[in-house]
Amino acid sequence: MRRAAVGTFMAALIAAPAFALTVSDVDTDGDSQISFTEMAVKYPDLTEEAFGAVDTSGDTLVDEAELAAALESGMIEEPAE
Ligand SMILES: [Ca+2]
Repeated sequence: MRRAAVGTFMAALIAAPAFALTVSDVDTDGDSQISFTEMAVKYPDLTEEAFGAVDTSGDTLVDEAELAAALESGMIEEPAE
């Protein structure tokens, strides 16, 4: 019985998030935003132009909403681990 309950819990974990990548995975200085430098750690081929396209507010930082929108539109893909 206990094993079945754990299996259900794991299935819920896998099904829940549309995207696994969140700002906290990329943000290394803890300001809850992603700078170009932080983004380039996960995406070595990232260009300033591509970063600017993700940063739709133009404040040179990518927040959770901008990251989610970029993932949803396919502008960026989740980095391979
Ligand atoms: Ca921004």
